[in-house]
Amino acid sequence: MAKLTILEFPDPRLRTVAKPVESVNDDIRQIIDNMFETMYEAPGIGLAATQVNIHQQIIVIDVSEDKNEPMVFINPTLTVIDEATESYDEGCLSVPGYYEEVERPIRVKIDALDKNGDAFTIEPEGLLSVCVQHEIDHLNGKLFVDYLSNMKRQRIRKKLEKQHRAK
Ligand code: QAP
Ligand code: CO
Repeated sequence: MAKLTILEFPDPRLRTVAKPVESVNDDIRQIIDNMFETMYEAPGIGLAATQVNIHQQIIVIDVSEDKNEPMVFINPTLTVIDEATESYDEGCLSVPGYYEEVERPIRVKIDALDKNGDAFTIEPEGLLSVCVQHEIDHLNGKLFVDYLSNMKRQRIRKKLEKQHRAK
């Protein structure tokens, strides 16, 4: 296993749109293992391949208390079931140190492939629903700060840029 480097906002590579995985093989499973190691060490609850500069549609998530319920989503598609939304105080490993309320649909359906390439469907609830939607956004080059006012996003960008220069 290997820990990967997480890209940070406003890195333009975070805007790349990921391509579908063509075949769920051992190379993909290696990437998944490395993504879990990176996410658990951070520590985080979700990581999209885009964030580690791999532009394929792969997401890893573990929202469990004991960090023992790893979930993998390959080539995920999202369907909104109900228009009702709810806001959640979101963060992101690519926007370290910042949390802001983001509004998203509560009820969505996710179709994806697991790490064996088998199709599955879930209707996630609560934090898992928020997290899957946040991670699918990454695969489309979108970040949670895009939902904020220009002023808030600029403030975060300037502070992170300053922090990056100091490194
Ligand atoms: C996405 O985010 C998420 O600022 C996953 O300094 C977050 O794992 C979905 C993290 C909240 C739904 C709700 C953030 C770690 C981790 C930070 C994460 C930080 C250190 C964020
Ligand atoms: Co994120």
